[in-house]
Amino acid sequence: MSKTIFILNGPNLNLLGKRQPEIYGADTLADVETRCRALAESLGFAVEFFQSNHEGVIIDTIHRAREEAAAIVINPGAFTHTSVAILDALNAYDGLVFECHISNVHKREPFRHHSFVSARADGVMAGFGTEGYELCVRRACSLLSKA
Ligand code: CA2
Repeated sequence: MSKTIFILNGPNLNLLGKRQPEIYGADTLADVETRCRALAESLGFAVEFFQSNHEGVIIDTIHRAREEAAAIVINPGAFTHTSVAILDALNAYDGLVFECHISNVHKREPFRHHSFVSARADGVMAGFGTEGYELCVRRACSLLSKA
């Protein structure tokens, strides 16, 4: 079985740590990548870390995960609330899926309360800041180590 976890990030998350720190915190996406990689490697797993502002690129990467990844941690950004296409791609993927939101989407505007991705996710994280990514990685490694 693959020992790789894909961590996928959707639109505007390249701005993490550069705008709106009151909502998303001060860490950059590069900081998140460094911490997730270190954690996964300490548990015997590898990480591929991606960000794209383009729905089709995210879908292509989920398709690639079908062959290359045992788990996906995904923060789909605003596509969470709009994208049946990302849900369809995740439904065609057999591994573990964890949905990760930095903010607590349920405490925010009503349009952020519904997620298409949650219908496929094995776990959902929201409101733990960027530490949520590491919690998802830890859970994925834990389940994969037992498999
Ligand atoms: O809380 C999350 O992680 C979100 O997935 C972030 C999305 C938002 O549309 C979701 O409702 C919740 C937005 C990502 C934008 O990220 C930025 C980060 C810093 C500055 C500006 C945007």
